[in-house]
Amino acid sequence: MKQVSIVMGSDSDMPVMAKAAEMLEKFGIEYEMRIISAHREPDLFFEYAKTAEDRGIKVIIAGAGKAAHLPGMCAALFPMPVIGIPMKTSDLGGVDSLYSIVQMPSGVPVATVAINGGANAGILAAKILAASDPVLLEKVKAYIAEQGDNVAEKDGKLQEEGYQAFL
Ligand code: RP5
Repeated sequence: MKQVSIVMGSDSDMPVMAKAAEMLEKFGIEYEMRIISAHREPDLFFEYAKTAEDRGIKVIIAGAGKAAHLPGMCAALFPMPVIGIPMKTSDLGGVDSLYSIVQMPSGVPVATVAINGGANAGILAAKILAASDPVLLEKVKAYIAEQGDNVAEKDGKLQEEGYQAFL
């Protein structure tokens, strides 16, 4: 059953949103993925967000750039967690997207990750679902341990071979 919805405002957002999808796949979480623009398709967007709960969706990951209203409008219409991903933009570097997504009014939260933070959005969705799924929680713990092992391995290489090994 698909528990996560990944939605983006444009196909130009896909490289970043694909990182979220990769993470969900790593954890074995099923997801739906849509390109729906809150600005260009307001009626379709409203229908999508209003029916997400009935489809069994538990978390929405929404990415958008520029005047990025998609995540906030998801949070207005969907009663469970919404994770927002601000897209890096050519004119303002993604600060426009970041401010649009993170500065939600009190009462309508969007859990905002870093500019282009697709992978972290996927991990955060997994952690949210893991709070009520012990099997998934074990997978998340294994992932956390794996990250520590990777750093330790690099430090071991530094201690044995010196910094030249990294150049
Ligand atoms: C937003 O406008 C999209 O999320 C995208 O990041 C940005 C630019 O869209 P395109 O002009 O590339 O379609 O709605």
